[in-house]
Amino acid sequence: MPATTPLPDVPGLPAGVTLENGEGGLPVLRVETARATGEVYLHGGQVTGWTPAGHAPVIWTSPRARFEPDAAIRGGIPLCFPWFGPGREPEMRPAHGFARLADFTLLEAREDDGDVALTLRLTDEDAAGLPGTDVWPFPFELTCQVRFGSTLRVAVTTRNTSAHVRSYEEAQHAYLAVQDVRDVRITGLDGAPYLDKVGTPGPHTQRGELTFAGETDRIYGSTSDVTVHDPGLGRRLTVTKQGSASTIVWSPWSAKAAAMADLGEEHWTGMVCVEPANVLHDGIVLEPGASHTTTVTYAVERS
Ligand code: TA6
Repeated sequence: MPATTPLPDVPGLPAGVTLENGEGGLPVLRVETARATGEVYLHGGQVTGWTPAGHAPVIWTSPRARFEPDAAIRGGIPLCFPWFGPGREPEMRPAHGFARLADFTLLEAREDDGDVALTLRLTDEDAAGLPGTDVWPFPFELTCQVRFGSTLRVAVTTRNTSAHVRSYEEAQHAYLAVQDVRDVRITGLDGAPYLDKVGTPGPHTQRGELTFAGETDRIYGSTSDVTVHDPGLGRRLTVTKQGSASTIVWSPWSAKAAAMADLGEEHWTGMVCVEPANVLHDGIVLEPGASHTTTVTYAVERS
């Protein structure tokens, strides 16, 4: 996409918010206030950065990410919808659904008590023609509210605008920045059942805190908040959620990262994914006209 892509018309932007041509010329909203800096690409409605004042960046985006209309941006908080991973039925492609490949519309940008609140929307009409819309061809409206401040809050509301009951999966596939994932401990999942996508089939139950000694890809049945303890950066990242019954934890480790052109072997130690979600048997079922909201708050404190 050329660097001079015409920017979409957007509502008035408050002080501290700009709409620019970002990487690859893709339109990006950039936020800079006394409390934090942040950015959201309209492509995928994807947060790709959040750095609260006084801290190192919390949301990680790959230095090798592809910023192209037909690619998912590696990093940030990809919005997986209307399915997760390979989905729950055969032939559901692309992985993680089509929302992260779609161009969202900015409905509103406002300053609110020192924070910046952005509202983005995606509908089935916006996504028409994207790969995967033939697999899940139903009317929907996705509204993503992003609030940048000393915390980051991302609320995704899905509304069934069709005349029939619909079921879908969703996830906020958040890439969190850490000094070295090999030194990280994750608490909050003790006792939770999980599906291990790289180990033995299970069923498994988490015993105590989660640490990392190799590729890790687990789908937990858990409504609990999670804390990422990062001794390297001397901080704790907390992921607090409402409306989510699943949490996925992923570290690709070296071999898988080396095989991913947009991640690379030299970067995998600096990130870990903690993904509030509703997947598998915790997928959401909506009556016509009904909606569901999953709200996640990301916070950081020194430890
Ligand atoms: O959330 C973990 C996961 O499902 C992994 O299995 C891995 O595929 C990762 O997502 C990244 O998926 P992506 O399609 O973004 O390469």
